[in-house]
Amino acid sequence: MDEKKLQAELQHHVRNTLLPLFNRYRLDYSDLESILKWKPIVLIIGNYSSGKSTLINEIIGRNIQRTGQAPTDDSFTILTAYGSGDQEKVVPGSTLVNDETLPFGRFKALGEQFISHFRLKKIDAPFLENMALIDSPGMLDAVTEKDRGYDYLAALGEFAKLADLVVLMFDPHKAGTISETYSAIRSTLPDTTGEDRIVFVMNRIDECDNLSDLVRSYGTLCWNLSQMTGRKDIPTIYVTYAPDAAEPSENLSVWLQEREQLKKKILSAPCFRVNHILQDIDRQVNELELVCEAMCTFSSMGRNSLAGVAKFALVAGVAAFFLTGLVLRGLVGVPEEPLVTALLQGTFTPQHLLIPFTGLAGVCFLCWLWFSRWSFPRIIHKCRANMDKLVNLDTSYRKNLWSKVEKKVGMMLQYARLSDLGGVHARNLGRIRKFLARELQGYYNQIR
Ligand SMILES: Nc1nc2c(ncn2[C@@H]2O[C@H](COP(=O)(O)OP(=O)(O)OP(=O)(O)O)[C@@H](O)[C@H]2O)c(=O)[nH]1
Ligand SMILES: [Mg+2]
Repeated sequence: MDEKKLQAELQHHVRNTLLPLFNRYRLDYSDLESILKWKPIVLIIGNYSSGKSTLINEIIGRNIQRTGQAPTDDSFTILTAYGSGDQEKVVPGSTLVNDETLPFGRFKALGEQFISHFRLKKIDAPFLENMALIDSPGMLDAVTEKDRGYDYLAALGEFAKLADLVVLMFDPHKAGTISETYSAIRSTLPDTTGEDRIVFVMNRIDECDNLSDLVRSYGTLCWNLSQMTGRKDIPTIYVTYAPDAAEPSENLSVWLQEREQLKKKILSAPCFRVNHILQDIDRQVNELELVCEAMCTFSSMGRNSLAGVAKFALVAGVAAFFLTGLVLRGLVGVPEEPLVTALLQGTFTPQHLLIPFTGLAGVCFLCWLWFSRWSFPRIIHKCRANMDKLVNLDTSYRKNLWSKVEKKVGMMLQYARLSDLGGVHARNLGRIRKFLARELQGYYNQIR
């Protein structure tokens, strides 16, 4: 299977079939567009001085990134290979966020300060032709947005949304105790990426004095991780060190294997690219399905109510048609000969229909007024008061997605119009379900 071709096909399909529906239901699809635009990405984050840049240099085989004991990097740096006819160069953030072919347009919203701490290095590394590594500023303690000049965690979240793998590095000196790490694990990463895309690494273990020191650091990291994730199951943690930065030692060689496994994992990120795109499309289209399903329920409630009013209008209309003339004659003395009398006496002429039709039109108008001014707003109110009843929340997956789109549905209901009672939502729901059941499944089958 040609993954690039499949990605292009998906991009075309999403643009033509899904984007009009995302627009119709006012759902943000820019994440989906971004992820479809570029190459596979590995994001490397973690404590300052945990060895992020050293690991990147080791993978590339050259000292591309600066390393040092104090917080060294203050920028997000994307490293990728230059294309044919190009050369090694650094592209500034201002160019990156304005390049339509790159997925960084959304980063503009992070502000000038962020843009000046963002760049792309095009380097001579053929294995980076089909992927990019992102080196990041180290996580710090007790920093605020003011200290950095931009919202670091928001930037991290935007990169994590694009990444196929997020490598989160710790070291024994600060085994999960940094406040920015806490916030990233507690909220930023769960909101922006899948658990299966995060890899935990405890680096610099050569600096542990002995085995008991290492066990203590590892235990502390596990404990802190479970506090941060709120979970008792501990994810796999790669325990490694950089061989070039450490003093050579016989006891350590066993951990080099894990270093190799980690590098292999990083280099295999492109293999999961299409799968990740499909997962993201799957999730977003399921959100879209929920919004559309809610609007469908609302529109069918509205139609039921309209049918009730219409039935009443029919009965009242027939009564008004025959009786308006009689009532008026009883009250004000006109018309001289109501329709019913004319029919009984056989003196009917078309003129006798004028008052009956006026009565019928009056009833229809009053019923319409009743529905549009009273019943319809009441249905909206009822739906907004019982939002969970609008959709089928039979699985925790659906409940989770619903919590993300519920507010949006509330807004759509607030601005609902009588035209929403037509069949448009049912037709859209049919299209969305067909995409999920047939087309998306077809793509999944292709990568199996
Ligand atoms: N002993 C030892 N030193 C290491 C290891 N990995 C990195 N270092 C050293 O630790 C220091 C920090 O490494 P960097 O790669 O700059 O760390 P970083 O995570 O990029 O740091 P920031 O960019 O400041 O966030 C450097 O002096 C490295 O040589 C390791 O596994 N063992
Ligand atoms: Mg660094």
